[in-house]
Amino acid sequence: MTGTIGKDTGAQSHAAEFETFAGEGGELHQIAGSDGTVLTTQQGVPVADDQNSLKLGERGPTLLEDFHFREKIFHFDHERIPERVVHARGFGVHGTFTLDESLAEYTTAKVLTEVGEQTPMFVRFSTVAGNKGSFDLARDVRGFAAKFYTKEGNWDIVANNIPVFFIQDAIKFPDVVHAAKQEPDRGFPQAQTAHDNFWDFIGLTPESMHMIMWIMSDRAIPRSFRFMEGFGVHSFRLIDAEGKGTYVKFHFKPKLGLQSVMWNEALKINGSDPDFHRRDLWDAITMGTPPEWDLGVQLFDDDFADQFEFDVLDSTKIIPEEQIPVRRIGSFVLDRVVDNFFAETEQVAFCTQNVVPGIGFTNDPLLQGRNFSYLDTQLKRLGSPNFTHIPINAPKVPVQNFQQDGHMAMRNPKGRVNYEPNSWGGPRENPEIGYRHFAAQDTGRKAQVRSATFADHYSQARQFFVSQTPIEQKHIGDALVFELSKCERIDIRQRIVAHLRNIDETLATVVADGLGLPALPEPFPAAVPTRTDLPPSEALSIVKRGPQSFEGRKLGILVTDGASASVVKALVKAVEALPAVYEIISPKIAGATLDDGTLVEAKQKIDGGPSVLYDAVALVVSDEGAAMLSEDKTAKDFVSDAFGHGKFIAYTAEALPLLERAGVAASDHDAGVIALKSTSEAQTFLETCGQLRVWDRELKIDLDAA
Ligand code: HDD
Repeated sequence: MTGTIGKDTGAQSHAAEFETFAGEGGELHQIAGSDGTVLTTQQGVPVADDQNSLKLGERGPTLLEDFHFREKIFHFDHERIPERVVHARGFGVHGTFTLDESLAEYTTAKVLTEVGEQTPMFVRFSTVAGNKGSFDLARDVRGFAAKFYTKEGNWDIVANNIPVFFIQDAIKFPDVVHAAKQEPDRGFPQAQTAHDNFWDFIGLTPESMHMIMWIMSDRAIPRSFRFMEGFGVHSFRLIDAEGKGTYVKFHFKPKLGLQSVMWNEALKINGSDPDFHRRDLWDAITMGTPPEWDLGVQLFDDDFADQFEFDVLDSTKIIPEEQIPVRRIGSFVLDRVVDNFFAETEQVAFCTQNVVPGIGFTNDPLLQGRNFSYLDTQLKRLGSPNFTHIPINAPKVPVQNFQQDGHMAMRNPKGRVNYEPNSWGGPRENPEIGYRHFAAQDTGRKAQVRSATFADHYSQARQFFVSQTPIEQKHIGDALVFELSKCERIDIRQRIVAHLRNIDETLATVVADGLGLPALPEPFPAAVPTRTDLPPSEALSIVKRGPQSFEGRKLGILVTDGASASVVKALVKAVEALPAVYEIISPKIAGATLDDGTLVEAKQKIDGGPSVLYDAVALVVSDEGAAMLSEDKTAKDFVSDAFGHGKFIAYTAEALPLLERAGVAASDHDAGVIALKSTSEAQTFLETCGQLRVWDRELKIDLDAA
């Protein structure tokens, strides 16, 4: 039963709702206050005074006898559970997966064969290195963990937004994580890899170089969770009714396309809105524009695996989409925010070993290690093997077994029998529908070895780099220089450049130059020479596969008193048609009175709404407004940052002096600085914004600065 306190003020309920559990077989007493209006202790005893503890005399000592006070403080003292050792900062939402195309030819998994079937999901996005309270726009891998509550039990794809990993064998996971997180003596830096320990480990671990290319690229500073791909990374296996296996890699493709921010923007967003990504997703869902992804698969057989240039069991390698296209088989929409962050987002427990009949593992040594680690970590974090009883983790099918007891057991089998086989009845195994492991044929010598087929650490790193547009390549170079400049030891910087020489000589030179190294170090000794014949892959570049639409993006409209109402309205109409969103920014939070006398409310006061929070901006101001803003540092930053970050800028004629004072003189105007001479141009402006950035401007500004 539920009770409610407070007023519901809109789509998202703000009232407190409580669930009342009647004990096993117990009746719920209907007493005064059970409608949720009376505060009780955990024992259900109504509380008379929640403001003052029990004292002996008005100014006397607090008495131990006050059980409500003691219970309240005791419970508070135990609110925290250990944060995740990695991926501590996360944001979870609910959704639904719908299958459009059956994979019945390859698997018995109902979730992948019953076309039209809708499977509830929970997805948790995360950063990896930062603590729970860190900021969203760290340069980092993003977790994209998905739990499918299928008719055959829970299936988890514990994915990232990058398709490769730092290491090939799970035994190195504690090392890479220790090196990336805060250094142990000082407890910093927080949520960043720009420090000696990380780059020391990387320099001594050549297998990480492909991953390094990805995390130094703009993939590691996404604009939003909504504009990210997800990758299951490993080769998994689909298993058909005859037990035949087909290799599979899982992909999530965002329908809104890919987009990232610029590094300088990321630095500023972290200060302006540390919750930028989670707020973005929360807003998109609560405003009724939930994001969607396609679920895709790369399917391949042993013949392909045998002739592929790299080992399909090596998680530091991709299979280029040009070689095995991603087949889209369904899509999922994330359309419901959680009721309670702790109960759902914090307590959700993903485990790579959560698979359903028809889906299996391969010998990828990273995956094998993960299959142990995730179960183990949940015990530590959630405190009991009964973490599967927590609603967010419980499957949406009956759980029928004789596992029993343990801390916080919510669900024990009823009756006399708790073993199997038995003569009393109850659940038995069923070979027809039960999970069957893939019957792999493996033989070998027991040894701690790394297969020679895992030895090429540079060829795909190079392939990634040469697949990028010049501006994306520039960002990789800039990121490497930034990160390595934070390292104190010159040998650590040099060693990374030595690796880069095996990837791309120009990149190595640019980075060495950016660091001011006296000379290029010798190339790091490579186990096998880098292949230079791997063709570029378009799918690896964000810019080459841009969405060409402003849909789902955000326009910031800077207005002042006396600004053109018709232009504001035309912009709003064009934005809503896409659909995209807009925010009004003005000198005062109360808003601005436009030239037709209407008051437009502001979402942000100018210093709370810097342009880094928007994908494009419009300056719709009056002459007086422009004059006032031209003296305002934050307004000038708003404009100069938007320009410097390559954004599309629309302006009414009155805003010209503001642009000028912000350092954007008429002679600097390019195709992305667009005059709104009439209201009809608002529509054209929004269409142009579909290009998302004026990349040429960044190259030009850098050249100007040089
Ligand atoms: Fe991991 C969390 C993704 C390698 C051990 N991992 C975690 C999460 C994601 C990933 C998305 C957050 C889950 C959540 O939101 O609760 N991890 C990956 C990917 C990997 C990877 C894509 C490589 C392909 N992980 C990896 C290895 C190990 C772990 C090799 C250990 C041997 N990962 C963990 C963990 C975490 C975790 C310690 C921390 C919290 C948790 O599991 O639930 O067990």
